[in-house]
Amino acid sequence: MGINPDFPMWLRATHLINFILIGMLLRSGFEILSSMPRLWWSNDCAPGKEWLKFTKRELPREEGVYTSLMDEKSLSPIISLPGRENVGLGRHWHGAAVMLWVLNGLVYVTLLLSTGLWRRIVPTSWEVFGDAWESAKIYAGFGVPSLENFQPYDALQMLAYSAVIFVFAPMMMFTGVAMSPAIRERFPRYVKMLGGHQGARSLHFLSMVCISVFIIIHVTLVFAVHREHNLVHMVFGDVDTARYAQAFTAITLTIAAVIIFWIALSYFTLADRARAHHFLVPFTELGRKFFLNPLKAAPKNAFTDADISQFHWTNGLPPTEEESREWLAAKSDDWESYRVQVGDRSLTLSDLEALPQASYIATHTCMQGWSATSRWEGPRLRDLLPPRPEGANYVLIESYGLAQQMYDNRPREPFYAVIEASTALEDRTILAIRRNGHPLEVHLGAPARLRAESQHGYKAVKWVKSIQWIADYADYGDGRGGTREDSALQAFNGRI
Ligand SMILES: Nc1nc2c(c(=O)[nH]1)N[C@H]1C(S)=C(S)[C@@H](COP(=O)(O)O)O[C@H]1N2
Ligand SMILES: [Mo]
Repeated sequence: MGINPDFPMWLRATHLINFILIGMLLRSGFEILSSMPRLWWSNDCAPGKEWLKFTKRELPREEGVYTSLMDEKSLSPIISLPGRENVGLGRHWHGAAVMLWVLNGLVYVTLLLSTGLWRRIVPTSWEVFGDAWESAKIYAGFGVPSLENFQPYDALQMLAYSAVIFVFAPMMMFTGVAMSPAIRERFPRYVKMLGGHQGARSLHFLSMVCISVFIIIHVTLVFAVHREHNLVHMVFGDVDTARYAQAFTAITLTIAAVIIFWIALSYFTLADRARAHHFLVPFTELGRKFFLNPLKAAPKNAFTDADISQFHWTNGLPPTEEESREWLAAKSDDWESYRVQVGDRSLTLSDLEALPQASYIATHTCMQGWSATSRWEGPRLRDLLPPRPEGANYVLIESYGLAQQMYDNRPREPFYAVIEASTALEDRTILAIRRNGHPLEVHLGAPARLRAESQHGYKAVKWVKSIQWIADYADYGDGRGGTREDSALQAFNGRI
């Protein structure tokens, strides 16, 4: 008995790969969501304005008393990838899995179209709706449509499969990319159309719910309706129900193996997070190279005063007595004694005020999922920094405040970030001293904080103590180029 050509190997293989990858996407997606377990439609992420939350915690309404890191929820590694508040690694897994998922999807759709097999899942006549309604009525009465209707899919399946392949999956992709600050900078109108960063985030979540509901119904029906046929199709590609027992065993074992694989990935990641970072980041860099770099077109500044957020989240609280007496003393004398060391010069706040000031509106995006738009003002780093010494490839920015938490719970180091020389010299890389027309607020980094608008939020060091050229960042901290890289396993490349 030959293989039924209607369930070719490529179809079964892409289906299995899709199953594995969707599981990885869901699990790493849960990890990302758990780092900020709230969803908003409005762009300022104000506490109390969320439309859905997965935490019982009530947020204080005032700014600066509560950090987004404190809002993280720890998920079990059984449920999420990798679990236990590791948003950085969750993001890398999500990025790696999505690249493979899109690739697998492209192979699947290309073969579907080129072999003509699309005809059996894409409805080509309006009758499909009437027929689907008939099937639906049978299911509603807990009946089973007769086998003749499945050739190989019935009308209801055609509608559902077409919807999942050509509507829900693209919705995941379109709402997913809209959350990327890189896309927002280049296609601001597209992201605004989806309701901004938070709209895209909420729609991505809702699309995920749609796909999950589909998966639950799909898997239930595969096992409940003409199981013998379905399982033999999936495993052997033919319709010889005599091999049902074999197919059933193969499928149950495969599902068990995939579940074990998913959970093993979490434990493998948690067992050595630095290793996981080392292995995953180069992989996601490939995605940047092929997908983002060709889009390098100069970011458009699409924000106006109307976009300025009412509420701005805080990540990292101001230095305490044990963190920096120096900074506290400067705070109590109205920054009179504040000093920032830039190269070998020690500058006061008045020195910073005397330099030419840049002023622009930009959106801050924290990896945890919140965003806020503000007007930032202050001197450019390129006007502050001494000429770049030979061999200096990076700029190191250090804070008076300590890291909120070290990844291996060792004593907390001063919060630091490293940016590339080219980033440091950009137009919108400034030492911000004013926000929305007022002196910078204490909880947002007073009296001076870094703003590097071409970078993700974790580079924006608050309460800046020093800025200096360095040759390489390998000698600082854990050598990953910043506190968030070291302790939250974010990628050094924070370019948006
Ligand atoms: N000193 C210091 N700077 C910091 C942090 C911190 O914890 N300490 N957190 C970073 C992260 S992850 C983000 S998202 C932004 C948050 O800035 P905000 O508190 O002004 O919103 O600050 C960055 N700079
Ligand atoms: Mo962040």
